[in-house]
Amino acid sequence: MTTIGLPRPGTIREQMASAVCEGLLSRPKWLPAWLFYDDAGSRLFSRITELPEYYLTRTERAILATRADEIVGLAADIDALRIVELGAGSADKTRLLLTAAVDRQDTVIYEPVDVSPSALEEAQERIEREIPGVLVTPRVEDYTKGLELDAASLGERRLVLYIGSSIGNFELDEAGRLLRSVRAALAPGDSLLLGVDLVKDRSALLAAYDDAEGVTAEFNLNLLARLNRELGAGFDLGAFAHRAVWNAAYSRIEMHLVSRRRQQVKIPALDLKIDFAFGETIHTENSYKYKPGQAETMLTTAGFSPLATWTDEDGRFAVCLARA
Ligand code: AVJ
Repeated sequence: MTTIGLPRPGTIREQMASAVCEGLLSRPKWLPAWLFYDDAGSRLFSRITELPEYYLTRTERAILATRADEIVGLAADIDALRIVELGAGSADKTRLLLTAAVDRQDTVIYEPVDVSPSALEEAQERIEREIPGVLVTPRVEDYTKGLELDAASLGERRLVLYIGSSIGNFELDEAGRLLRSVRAALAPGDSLLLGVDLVKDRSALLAAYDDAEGVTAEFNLNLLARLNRELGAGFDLGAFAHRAVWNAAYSRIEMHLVSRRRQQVKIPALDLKIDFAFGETIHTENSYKYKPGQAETMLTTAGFSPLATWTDEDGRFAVCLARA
């Protein structure tokens, strides 16, 4: 069983239908985290990144703001750089690296890879307008199914960005496979910049995934709202509660939706009737937290040589640069 993996472009509805059938007929029940990101969910995630409790985004941004020139310098080596980014979003953090690259070499090709054409169009429009010198060549692709890159020109190196703790949604073995597939798409001398969230005290972790304003709860519950909108499901949003759990044995935050009562939910489009016991949960997300040095070990196992790691002074978040 896997709780991640993105739908192939054009078949989101079929992927959703099969994931919902599989997940809600399983014990314990689960739904894949990629289902969070419809338009409403993407907007809610943007709000999460600005919450006082959600330290991840601003901590990583501060690291990149201080280190962008150094990162680009190490990655570019003697050659010109092309920047690839896995997954959309986080454009304000990417902007720091693109600006550093343009300062160094006047023009830079930026290749964002995402399954969502609309997210890519938005990124292209915004970045070409805001950072002259950046040429955006979007790639509609599901990088979780294996990354394909055109050969870079002679005298050109690639820097792949996989930032924002996106890798945290993957089980460790899946994360390892993903890093190996990125390595396979690169040439020796290319590099990867990986952003991972670090293990810290339980209360800080729990607050980041259960904020006072309730935005994360709304983000989690939006998954059920989405099934109502897109599959005509009959989830009563008031009958489910958001729960964040720190699973120390697995070093991950888990998000669940808890049934507040015994109930049956109908999903006519899938011809399903799902029974919930009082207190029964749907597991909706894992967010793995890494120990210091763990990302470097995983990168080494995947065929990279770690070059440098930067963290904030409280050791909350790590950004690792590794060479293929
Ligand atoms: C986008 C996967 C990095 O795990 O912190 C935020 C998603 N879930 N709050 C994370 C998320 C709940 C986020 N990632």
